[in-house]
Amino acid sequence: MALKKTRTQCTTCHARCGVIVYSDENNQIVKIEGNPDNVKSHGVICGSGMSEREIHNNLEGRLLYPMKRVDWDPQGERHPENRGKSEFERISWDEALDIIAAECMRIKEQYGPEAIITGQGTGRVANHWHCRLNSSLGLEGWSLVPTHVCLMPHILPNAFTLGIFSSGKGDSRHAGCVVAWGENPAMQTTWAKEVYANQRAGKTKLVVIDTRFQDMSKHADVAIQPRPGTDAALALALIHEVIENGWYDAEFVDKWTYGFDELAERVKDWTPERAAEVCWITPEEIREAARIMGTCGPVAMNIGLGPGCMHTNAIQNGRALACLHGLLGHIDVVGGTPVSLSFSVMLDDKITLWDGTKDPGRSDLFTFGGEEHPLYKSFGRSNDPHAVFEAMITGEPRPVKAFIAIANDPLLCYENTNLTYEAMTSPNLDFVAVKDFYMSPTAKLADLLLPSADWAERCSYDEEIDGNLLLTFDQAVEAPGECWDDWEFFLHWGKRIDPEHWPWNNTKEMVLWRLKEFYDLDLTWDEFQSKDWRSTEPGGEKGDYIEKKYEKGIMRPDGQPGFATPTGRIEFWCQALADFGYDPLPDYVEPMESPISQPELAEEYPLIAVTGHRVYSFFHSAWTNIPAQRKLYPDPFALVHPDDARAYGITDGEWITITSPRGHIISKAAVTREIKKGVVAVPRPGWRDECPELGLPGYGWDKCNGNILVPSTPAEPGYGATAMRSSLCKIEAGRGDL
Ligand SMILES: Nc1nc2c(c(=O)[nH]1)N[C@H]1C(S)=C(S)[C@@H](COP(=O)(O)OP(=O)(O)OC[C@H]3O[C@@H](n4cnc5c(=O)[nH]c(N)nc54)[C@H](O)[C@@H]3O)O[C@H]1N2
Ligand SMILES: Nc1nc2c(c(=O)[nH]1)N[C@H]1C(S)=C(S)[C@@H](COP(=O)(O)OP(=O)(O)OC[C@H]3O[C@@H](n4cnc5c(=O)[nH]c(N)nc54)[C@H](O)[C@@H]3O)O[C@H]1N2
Ligand code: SF4
Ligand SMILES: [Mo]
Repeated sequence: MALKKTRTQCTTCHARCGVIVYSDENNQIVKIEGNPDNVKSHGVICGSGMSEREIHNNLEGRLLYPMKRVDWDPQGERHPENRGKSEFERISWDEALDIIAAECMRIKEQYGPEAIITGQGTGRVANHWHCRLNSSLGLEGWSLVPTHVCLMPHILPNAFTLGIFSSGKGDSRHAGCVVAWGENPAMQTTWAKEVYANQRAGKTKLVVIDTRFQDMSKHADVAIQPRPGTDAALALALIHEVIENGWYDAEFVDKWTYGFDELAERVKDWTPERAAEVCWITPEEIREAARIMGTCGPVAMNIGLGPGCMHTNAIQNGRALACLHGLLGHIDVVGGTPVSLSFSVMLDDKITLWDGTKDPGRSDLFTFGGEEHPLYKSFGRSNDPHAVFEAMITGEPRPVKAFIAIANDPLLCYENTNLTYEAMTSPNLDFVAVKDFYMSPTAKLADLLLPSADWAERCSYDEEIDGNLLLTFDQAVEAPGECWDDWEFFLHWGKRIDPEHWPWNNTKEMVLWRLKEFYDLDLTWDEFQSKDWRSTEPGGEKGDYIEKKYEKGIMRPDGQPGFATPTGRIEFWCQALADFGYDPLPDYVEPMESPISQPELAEEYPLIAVTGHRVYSFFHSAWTNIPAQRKLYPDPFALVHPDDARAYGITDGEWITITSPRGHIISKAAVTREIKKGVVAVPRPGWRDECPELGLPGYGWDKCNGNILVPSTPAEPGYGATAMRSSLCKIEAGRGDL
C-alpha cells in the first residue's frame, strides 16, 4: 500500500520543526518523522510532535461539529446560570456563523464594538487574521491576549534601551559565552544540544540564571538560582562588576551609549554582597558570572519569561538586563545578539488593517485598564485582562457582552482564576463562544462550541521565517468531522461582517495572497510546494547577515547611523520610560508580594510561589489527555525543596495543598533540590484532562491550576504584568476538600 507523504511543519510548540507525515487511504496518519532536509530543524522531532498521530486518529473527546447549548436561545431566554450545566446540540457551521455575526452586530450597535471581547492565547498560526477580524469588528489591536506577561514585558525594555523590538535571542552557535537567563530548554529542541557541543569543544562558556536548577544548569559553568523577581538586583551587581573591572569596550560605550556616567553612579553601591543578600545567593557566584560574561565574549543573551515578565517589577527587571546587555556591547554581531530587520507580518498594517498613522499613545481610544496601565495601552495594544473580567461582571466602566475565544482558555491562562470564572459565568455576559480541539475548562462554560483542525489537518500556517528563509508547508490529512482551522473560521466570520476585506474563497488563496503581498512570490499552490524553502528577499537567495548595522545607517527609520532609540544610542538613561513615570535609570524594586515587602503576610504564607515553568510534553494547557504526553507527567505536581518538605512534614510523591490569599490547589509533592529553598514551583499547566487510555483522572481548573494562587492586582504599574512567578503561599500535607 502506497502511503501519501506530506512535507510540512509541526506547530505543536514554537520550535516549528519540519516533519514528514505519512498517511494511508483511510486518512489515517501512519507515521511522522523529522524532515532531515528542513534547513531549520535538520530532522529533529520530539514525542509531542509525533503524538499528532493519536490526536488525529483517535477522535475520542475531540470536538467534531459546531454545537450550541440547548437552553441558550439568542432570540429568547439565554439562561446564563446554566453555563457549564446544560447539554449541547449539534448545529451547522452556517448556523454558528449566523449566530456569531448577528450577536456581534447587535452588540456593536447597542454598546459599541468594545463590548465584544475576542480572546487569543500564545502565537499559534492565526494571530494576524485575528487582528484583521478585530479591525473588521471596529476594534483596534488585540482584544484580549496574555502579552501583559508573555515576552512583551521583556521585549519592551529591550526596545526602549537597545532599539531592538524582539526578545533578542542570542547567536548561541557562535558565542564565546552563552547566557540562559530564565529560559527553559523545554521550549527548544536543538538549541541546548549545540551549546553543549561547543562547550565540550572549549569554544563556549555557559551561564544559567534560573530559580530552578533546570536541565541546562547541570551543564553550566556557573548556575545561579536567584530568589524569584530579584533579577534586576543581580543584573545591577553584574553591571557593577563589569564597570569596576573595566570589562567593557570604552570606545563603544563612549560612541554608542547614552547615560553611562549616571549608570555607573547608580550601580556604585550594587556590590555583589548587596545583590547576594537580595537574591539569596552568594557574592562569589555573581563575581564568577560577571568574569565569564566580561571576559569570554561575544555574549549571546537568551532571556526567557523568568526574570522580567511575570513579576510586579517586570519592566524594571527587563531594563536592568537590557542595560547589562548593552554595556557588554555584543549587539548586532555574530556570536552576540544579531539584529534582524525582517519585518513582522503579524504587525503589518496590510494584514491587520491597523492604521499605522495613528497616535501610538492611542489617547483617543478606550481600552479596559488603559488608564491604570498606560504603557500597556500604548504598546500592548490590548485590553488589560483584570479590567476586562471586572467589566464582564460589573458592567463598569463599560459593559462587555460577548466573549469569543479562539485558541485560548482564559480559566487556565489568566491569573486569579476565581475572578475569571465569575466573569465567564456572569449573567451580564450575553454570549460565550469557544473554538478549540477538546472540551477545555472554558469550553464547558460556552454557549457555542466551534471545532478546530490541528496542524496535520490544515494547509494554513504562519509563514515560518528562519533568518531569511520561508519554509514550505501543506495539509497532510483531511480534518475530521467538521473541524475547521482558525484561518477558515476568521475568513467566514469576516465575510459575514466585512466582506470587502475578506475576498478569498479558501485558506489556500489566503496563503498565496500573503506570499504575493509580503514576499513578491506569485505562485500557484503546486509551485509553492515545489521547493523546501525560499528566500524572503524579493527574488533573492538567502541574504548574508550584515554586522553592526548601527554604524551603517540601516537600523533607524531616518537612515542615520545609530540604534533605533530617540538618542540613536543604547539608552542607559531612558527619557521615554521616564515620561511614563519610571525611573530613567534601571533600579531594583522589590516584588509587591514577597517575604521582604510583606513580612506580616509572609508569617502566614512563608513560601514564594512560581507558577508556570514549561515541561516537555504539554504546550500550555493542551495535550494532558493524550497518552504519549500524559505518560511523562501523569499527575499534577509541584516542586518543593527538601528542607521545606521537612519543615512542613511532607514526603516525596504525596498530595499537598498549596494555599495563597486567593485560594488553594492540590499537587503531588516532587521533593527535589531542583527548586530553590523557600520557593514552590507549580509547572504549566497544572490542571489535567481525563486520559481514559491510561486510566488517569482529570483535575479541573479549580483543583490544580497554578493561576488560582496568583493575584491579578496589584500589578506592574505601567504595564500590568502580574505576579505569576513571585507571590506568597503556604503548603501542607493532604488534599483537604479537593
Ligand atoms: N500561571 C501562569 N499562567 C500563564 C503562564 C505561566 O507561565 N504561568 N504563561 C502565560 C503565557 S506566556 C501565555 S502565552 C499564555 C498562553 O495561554 P493560552 O495560549 O491561552 O493557553 P491555554 O490557556 O493553555 O489555552 C490554549 C487553548 O487553545 C487550544 N488550542 C491550541 N492550539 C489551537 C489552535 O490552533 N486552534 C484552536 N482553536 N485552539 C487551539 C488548546 O487546546 C487550549 O485549550 O498563558 C499565560 N498564563
Ligand atoms: N513545552 C512547552 N514549550 C513552550 C510552551 C509550553 O507551554 N510548553 N510555551 C511557549 C510560550 S507561550 C512561551 S512564552 C515560552 C516561554 O519559554 P521560557 O521563558 O523559556 O520558559 P518558562 O519555563 O516559562 O520560564 C523559563 C524559566 O524561568 C524560570 N524562572 C521562574 N521565575 C524566575 C525568576 O524570577 N528569575 C529567573 N532568573 N528565572 C525564573 C523557570 O524556572 C523556568 O525554567 O515557551 C514556549 N514553549
Ligand atoms: S512539538 Fe516537538 S516536533 Fe513539534 S515543533 Fe515542538 S519540538 Fe518540534
Ligand atoms: Mo507565552
